[in-house]
Amino acid sequence: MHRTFATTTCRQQIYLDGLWDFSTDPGDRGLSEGWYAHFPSPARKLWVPGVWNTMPSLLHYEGPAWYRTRFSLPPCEAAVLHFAAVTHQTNVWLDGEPLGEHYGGFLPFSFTVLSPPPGEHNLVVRVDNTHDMTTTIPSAALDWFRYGGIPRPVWVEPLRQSGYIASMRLVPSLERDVPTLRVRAELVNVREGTVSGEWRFYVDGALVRAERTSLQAFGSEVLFFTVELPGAALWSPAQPILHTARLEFMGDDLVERTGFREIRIVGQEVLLNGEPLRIRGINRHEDHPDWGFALPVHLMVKDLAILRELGVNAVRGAHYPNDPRFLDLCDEAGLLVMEEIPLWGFSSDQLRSDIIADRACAMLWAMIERDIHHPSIWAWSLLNECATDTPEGRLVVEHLAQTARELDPTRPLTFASDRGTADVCFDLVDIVSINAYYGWYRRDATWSDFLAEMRAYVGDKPLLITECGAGGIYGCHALDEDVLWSEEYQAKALLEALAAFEGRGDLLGYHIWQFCDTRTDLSRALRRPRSYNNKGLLNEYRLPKLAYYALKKRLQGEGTEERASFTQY
Ligand code: ADA
Repeated sequence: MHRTFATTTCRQQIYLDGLWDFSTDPGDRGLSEGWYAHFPSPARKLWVPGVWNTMPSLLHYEGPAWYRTRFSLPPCEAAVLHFAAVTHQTNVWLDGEPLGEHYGGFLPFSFTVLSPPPGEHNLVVRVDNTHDMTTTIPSAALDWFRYGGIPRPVWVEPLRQSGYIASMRLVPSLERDVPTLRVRAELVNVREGTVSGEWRFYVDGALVRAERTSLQAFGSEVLFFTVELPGAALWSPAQPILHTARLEFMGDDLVERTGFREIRIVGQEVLLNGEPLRIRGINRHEDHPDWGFALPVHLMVKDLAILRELGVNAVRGAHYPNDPRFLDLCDEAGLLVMEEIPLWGFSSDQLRSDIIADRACAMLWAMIERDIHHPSIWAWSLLNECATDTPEGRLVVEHLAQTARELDPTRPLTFASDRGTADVCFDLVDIVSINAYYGWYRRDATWSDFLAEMRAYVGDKPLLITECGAGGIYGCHALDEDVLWSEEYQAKALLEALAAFEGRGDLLGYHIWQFCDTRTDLSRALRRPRSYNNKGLLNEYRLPKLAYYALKKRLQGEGTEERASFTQY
């Protein structure tokens, strides 16, 4: 499944999980040799969803690679082929004919095929995970791994009727304290000849809106409407109450889930449903040595259970749009999420390029479109550690902020800055977020001095730590707690940082870097023992280090109500 709940009650969904034929294409010959029609044989088999770099001999393969599978369609008017994510450039062929392409590794795309013949079909996907310094997001300078593959589900929906629902987007908000849902949906006719029918919109099983409509041959209609739901209970971390919406049209339907809560900023405070928010958070990559980006759902559930044990109330989905199933789980658990696009570490020269600016805006747009209904997402992050101390950085932040505000006026914006008091973009966003590593990379000042300086610089705005932490190699112990890379030192540095944060009282909170150790990019490996970023509170197999126990002890007794809602995990 591509979500944690069924997204339709009547449409057939054929998941293409399984062993696909696979071939790397280091010489990039596949296109000219027509591999989309004549797949090279014999081919290796790889499991989809999955990434290739977790397989023997493919660890560092970067470049084009080809996948092929077959599936059967029943008689139908049209078929929609969905990809939840492919890293990063994708070209798709069905039965040797091009279907289209997509760029951007962590976001969904789909293709509609009209009147496909019933029976077996041949699906070929060319995936290219090449990273460079001028056109790709993320770029080739990274501190996580450049996994290539099809890490999230692929599925086909045969549409047996001529009128169907192409999309449904829900924007929940509180308007004058009344839970309100703005709905945008697209109805499509995939046949010659007009179709007429009634669409009906239900919330939690109750019919709230219905209207008749007619669609011309191959025509479509976009529905925009607002429904007020005065009786709907609010979502909060302590009581994560969700509501289910269903749109029905001519024998087709789509189901989506959402929750109502209000995020408001007053001076230095962020208020959630009127109550001051305190973030006790952690950064989490989607990574595991055996799965790479393609985490199975049971591992997501396990990660959530560990987060509950730890006592945190928030996750920063560093540094890319997370698997929607993890976001569904966070909605259910009441865990707050900050979501970000993978614009990571771009210099002013890189940001000057139009292709980077355009791709970043397109990714932000697609991420918000995909996730706007998730009540757990409380803020959008526009980028991480880019040149926001330069005019180029300012221009990009301006564009990104404008894009995000046009689409979603209900959530605050931020970006993670490592530029301290040289940053020139803080006025463009609602929350000032800072990454800093006092006690690790920086020893020239203390957290307390730095925070005092930052508060003076940003004035009366919410101030959040988006990253802090230290490296500790699992199992590396020292008699003296000041030995770098030991678990003892990591725990000590973390506790010192937390003491400085708690000592201030004016911080929105913190996100510790990071949940677990994560495989890092080859270019950085010489500065990263074991080729891992070792700042995890747990190692890559989710085994806890001393820092995990130190944080757990520190957070004992905090957020008791929030934890109660979390108990299902
Ligand atoms: C940065 C970056 C993280 C990670 C971290 C580190 O702040 O945003 O992705 O690389 O540094 O471990 O150094």
